Amino acid sequence: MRVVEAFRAAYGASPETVWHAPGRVNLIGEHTDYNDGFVLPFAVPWGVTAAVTPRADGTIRLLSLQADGGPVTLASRDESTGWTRYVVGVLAMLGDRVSGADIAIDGDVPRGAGLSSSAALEVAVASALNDLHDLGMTPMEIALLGQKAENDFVGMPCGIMDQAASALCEEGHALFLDCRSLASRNIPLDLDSHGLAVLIIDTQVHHEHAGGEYAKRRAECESAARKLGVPALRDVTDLPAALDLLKGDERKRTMHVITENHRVEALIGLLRAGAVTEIGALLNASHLSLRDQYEVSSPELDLAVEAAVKGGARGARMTGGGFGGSAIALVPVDRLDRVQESVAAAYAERGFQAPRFLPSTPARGAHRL
Ligand code: GAF
Repeated sequence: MRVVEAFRAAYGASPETVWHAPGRVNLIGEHTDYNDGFVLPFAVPWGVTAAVTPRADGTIRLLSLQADGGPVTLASRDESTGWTRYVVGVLAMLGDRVSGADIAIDGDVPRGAGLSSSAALEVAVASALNDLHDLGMTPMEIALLGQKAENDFVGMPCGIMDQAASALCEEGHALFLDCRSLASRNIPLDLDSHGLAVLIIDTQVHHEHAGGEYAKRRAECESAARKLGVPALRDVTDLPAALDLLKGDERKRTMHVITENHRVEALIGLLRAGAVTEIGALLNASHLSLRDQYEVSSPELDLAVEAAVKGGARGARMTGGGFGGSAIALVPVDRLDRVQESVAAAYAERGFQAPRFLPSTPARGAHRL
């Protein structure tokens, strides 16, 4: 394995453990996780592999096969910058339970595609340290630790979806997660036998203001919940009555969150009934809601969705935080070429940078190699 060779070359010995954790796409349930709602992501076949050996002297040595130069040596947890913050954040959240570590990282999550390479990195490193130090953390506790590293150390106020998907998903399944109780269930996502595939369309565009807008959406939802006198938007039971009490953006955000939770439940109902082909309409509705009510789409994402459906997709939506990144399309396998041609042609016509197409099947969550 490449990462083991790099580890040996850098640190002069073999790693004591090697863990892999995947990125994710979200089938449905967008911007619902931090509203205590429902999500349904699945792990993608790309991820982060971490080779790790513990150290007792507090020193952290970090090497990434995707970063230039040799290993970075950090004498303390205060020195991290860039990608190293996700790793050091995990160590920081583990506190006294760990000292230092020698770490080598190899990742193949397509960059900037919004497929949660940062969650994969956090979960791979946390899983390896959990294993090495016999910490006895469950996959959900590992996910929560990764989220805390991102919230409190990196400063991104994300919900729990990405880390939970990376830690808990099973091959061939999507992960239904109740983000309040943290109860989760892997639901079979049998696309093959229905002649379907999920095509990821990476717009290759990432808007700079995404982080600020994410925090703003979260604050709007929290403010709306306060005005409605509920702990979180998930608790709204009478939507028309709630909408009567709200104005402007908070009204729109509430509309999205509540209807999106219902779409997750409806989609699970269809999967249970074996009606996989029928989920497309819910994907389309989710996209319109994210575009018009939550206002987190982009011209590139809207065009990807529109052109995919025109080309024969059963449904499509933006996935992840938005403002760029990727869309997903549910495509009959025999129309995969047509859908890609349709999107590529529409992008060329609008003068957009060519998108990248990534056919994907639900992969396995974090595991030791
Ligand atoms: C990002 C966040 F990290 C997730 O927690 C989630 O809120 C998602 O955006 C939107 O559904 O990926």
